[in-house]
Parts: sequence; structure tokens; C-alpha cells
Amino acid sequence: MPMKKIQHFIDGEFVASESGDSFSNINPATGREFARVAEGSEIEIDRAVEAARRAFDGPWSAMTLGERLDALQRVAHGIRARFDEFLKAEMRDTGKPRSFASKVDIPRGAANFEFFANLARTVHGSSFQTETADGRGAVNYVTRQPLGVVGVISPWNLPLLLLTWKVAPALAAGNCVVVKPSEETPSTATLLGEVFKDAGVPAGVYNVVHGFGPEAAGEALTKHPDVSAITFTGETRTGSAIMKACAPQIKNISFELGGKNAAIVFADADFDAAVSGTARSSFSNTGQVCLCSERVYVERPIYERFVEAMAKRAEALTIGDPFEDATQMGPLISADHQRKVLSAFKAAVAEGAEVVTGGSIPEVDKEFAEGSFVEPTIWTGLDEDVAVMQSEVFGPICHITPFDTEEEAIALANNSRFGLCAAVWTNHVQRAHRVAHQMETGLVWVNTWFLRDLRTPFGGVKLSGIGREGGRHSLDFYSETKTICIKL
Ligand code: NAD
Ligand code: 6OD
Repeated sequence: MPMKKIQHFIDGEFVASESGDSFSNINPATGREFARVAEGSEIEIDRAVEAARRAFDGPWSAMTLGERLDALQRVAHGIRARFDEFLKAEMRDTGKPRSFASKVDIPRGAANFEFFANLARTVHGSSFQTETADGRGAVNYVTRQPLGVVGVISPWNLPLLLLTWKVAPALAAGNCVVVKPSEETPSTATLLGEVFKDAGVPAGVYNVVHGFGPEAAGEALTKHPDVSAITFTGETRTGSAIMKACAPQIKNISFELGGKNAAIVFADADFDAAVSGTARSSFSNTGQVCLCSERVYVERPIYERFVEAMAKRAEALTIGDPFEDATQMGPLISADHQRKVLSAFKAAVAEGAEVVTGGSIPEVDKEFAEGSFVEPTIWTGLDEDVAVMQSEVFGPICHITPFDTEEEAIALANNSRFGLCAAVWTNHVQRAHRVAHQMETGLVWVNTWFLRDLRTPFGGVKLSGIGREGGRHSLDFYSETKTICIKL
């Protein structure tokens, strides 16, 4: 059978790279290549930006707001109608299990379009009656205008979810987009091109260029003079490089970056809920969610019991074939990432960690012997300041530390250069508020984790990001306000 080809989607057409270059798409569960991906460069970025600009100056802006938002609703329906195709594509690219992708990634891909299409219908402006010396007064009113062409650069961990989380509000605000998906996960962004076509969205509104980041398609997008803003999700150090690239043009940016998130479990918490919630927050998606808890702080009276219960949970996880309904944990994204996580395993041990469970490569069926699997891993006994406690592993790991007082727990949780989210487990309502207020993070979950309401602002502080997306915050980023003052 000929190898599947994944192409760019530019100006409404699927196209190869002018250079003819391509790279491998590997299924991380088997380690085998299953497709070749067109490798874009500055040439494809230029074409995509030109197409987006033409669509913005032409048919997209000529449509009424209602027509544009109806089109986005059709995109949401299109994703749902092709749910299984999206699901399989995402599972093959990432190795994530059906049990996760069918509940999280694909439903949210559709929901993002539906939500922002609905939200944009309700946006209203503001006006101010202004007094003047001559007594006639003036009226100031505020309008919102789209930015033009927005560049979207997305990661591999929740490919469709995170890409549509940015594309949907950008389009709902009236912009056109050029997307550079992660080189590890090109499939669902491409499939989305078919959905846009079928939904009757004008050519050039949604464009996808595949390829790499530094000195390649990603960097070309950030530096393109006709791209008005860059919205990026990925590693903190990539964010820093993109910020530099955007600086000469004072390009607007929105960054959702890495984390080293803490969970705090108080002795008064519902013990079983805290254990199952923390196991979920440490091991979901093989620990590859930016919101995962890699540092867990547990009040001393329940510490031993908690560590034991977490280990039981980790050891009970079914690891293997992503396509099997019973599978709870798939591989990491790639052999490279597996090497990185295994070296964190080594570093933790070298720093004196006690490995409560895990710490190596699990036994899996022969078919998956070349897959990038690692065991869910729990450590105790590490010093808070060693590198592995201060940098994001992005694998199925957590370190569990005991604490004695609320103040100590807060100080431990805040001892990080990152500040994306925290999870607090307690049945004491005043403590819940008190601790949540003191977390140096953009998000705090109490007695839950990754429970999303798309109306709320989402984003991190410190090295975890700049800006907020979600609800009207997204529409604020993807549009400019203009104040018009009319003397009466
Ligand atoms: P990454 O930074 O390596 O890559 C993300 C994207 O940036 C890819 O498309 C890549 O090609 C592109 N890129 C890389 N260098 C570039 C450059 N110089 N210019 C332009 N584009 C460039 O991130 P990743 O490994 O794909 O994703 C994992 C990371 O993302 C983790 O650190 C995780 O915490 C973070 N993340 C954060 C959030 C959040 O909401 N805060 C969400 C998901 C993932
Ligand atoms: O749920 C979301 O909207 C969101 N941005 C999730 C990010 C997850 C990080 O991996």
C-alpha cells in the first residue's frame, strides 16, 4: 500500500511543498511510520498568509457576522459528523487511548467552534456620554475590529483541542488564520481543512502549513509582516524564542506555556476522591497535559496511606494498545520524548528519590515493543530545589511530599518558576478559599481537576504564559477596540 501523504491546506486546496520535501509521521504506539508529511518553509507560509489576507479583505469580511458564525457552527457539526475519523487520526498521531481522546480531544474540538460561535453573537460594545465646555456634549462609543491574519502555533499533546481553542475565537472575531500544527501531530489539523471546505467556508480563511519550528515554517510565521498576532501553546523556551521574533514588529502575542503544577491534599479531604483525582491529574494523557500535577503535597497524617493508594492506582492502569477500549494509558509522543522522560527517571534516582512505583519501561504486547511507553512513576524523598522538581517532565510522574501546616503547603506549592494551575483537596470551605487565593497560578481547582468552563479566563503566571484566553478574554485578544468620539 502506498504511504499516506499529509499535505498543507492553503487557499482551500491540499498542496505539496514547492521543494517536494517531506518528513515522517510516526505512530508512537508502534514506532512505525504511517504517513509522509509535506515539509513547509517560508514559501508556503508566504502563500498561506497571502491567501488569508485575500480572504480577510474579500469574502470573509463581506459576510455578515451571522453568516460567519453559522459557518463556524457547520464546522462544529462537521467535526461531530466525522468523529471517528478525527478520533483515529488523533490516536495514530499521538498514541493516546480511545478512552481519553473520545471524551476529551474530539468533543472539545467541536465544542470550541460551537461555544465561540455562540459567544460572538452576544458581544456588545459600550458608549459614554461626555460633557463638554460648550454644553453640547459628545458621545464616545467603542467598536471591535478583527486584527487581520492571525498565526496559530500549536503543540502535540492535545492537538485538535488546543488548535481549535485558538482558531475558533480568532475566526469568530472576524480574522483569518494560518496554523502551524506540531510536526508530531499534523493529521487532525489537515482533516479540519476538509471540514472547512465542506462547511462552505471561503478559501483562505483557514490555512495549515506543516513543518518545523526554528528556522523553518514556525519561525517564518512569527516573522511575517502581514501576520498581526501570534497565539502559541507550547514550551516556555519556545515562547521566549517566539517573543524575540515578534519583538521587532511589536506583534501581539498570547502564550500558554509549560507548568510544574502542584496538588495539595489536606487530611480533611475526601480521601478516595483526592486519590482518584490526583491519579487522574498526574497520569492522564500519559502525563502530557500542561495542567498535570507533577508535585503533590500531602498533609502528614494521611501521607503514608495516600502514597500507598496512589501507587495502587498507578499499578492498576492498563497500558498498551490505544485502540483497545480498556486501555487507560498509551505511549509518550515520541522516542525522543521517551528518552527525555527516562533521563528524568535517572536524574530523580541520582538525586536520591525513592521510587515508590514505576521508573522504567513497561511490558507491552509484542506489536508495541517499539512504542514509546514508560511506566507511571511515583517518587518520594526529593529535595524541593533539585532540577527534576523544578522543571517540567511532561510524563506520567509525580513526586509526593508530606507537609505539616497550611502555610508550609502554600510555600511549597509556590516554590516554582512556573504558575499555570494548582489543585487543592479539602472539605474545609474557608481553607479552600484561603489557599486558592494564595496560589501563584492562573487557575486553581478545588476538589476537582481539569473541569473546564469555556467562559472562564485560562492561562498562567510566571513562566507559564502571557495573557488569558477563554470566553470574552479570547475575543479581546483576537480583536482591537476602537473608540470613536462624536461631538454633538
Ligand atoms: P514546543 O514548544 O516544542 O512546540 C510547540 C509548537 O511550536 C510546535 O508547533 C513547534 O513546531 C513550534 N515551534 C518550535 N519552535 C519554534 C520557533 N522558534 N518558532 C515558531 N514555532 C516554533 O511544545 P510541544 O513540545 O509541542 O508541547 C509541549 C509543551 O507545551 C509543554 O511544555 C507543555 O506544558 C506546553 N503546553 C502548555 C499548555 C498551556 O495551556 N499552558 C497547553 C499545552 C501544552
Ligand atoms: O482546556 C483548555 O482550554 C486548555 N487550553 C487546555 C490546556 C491543556 C494543556 O495541555
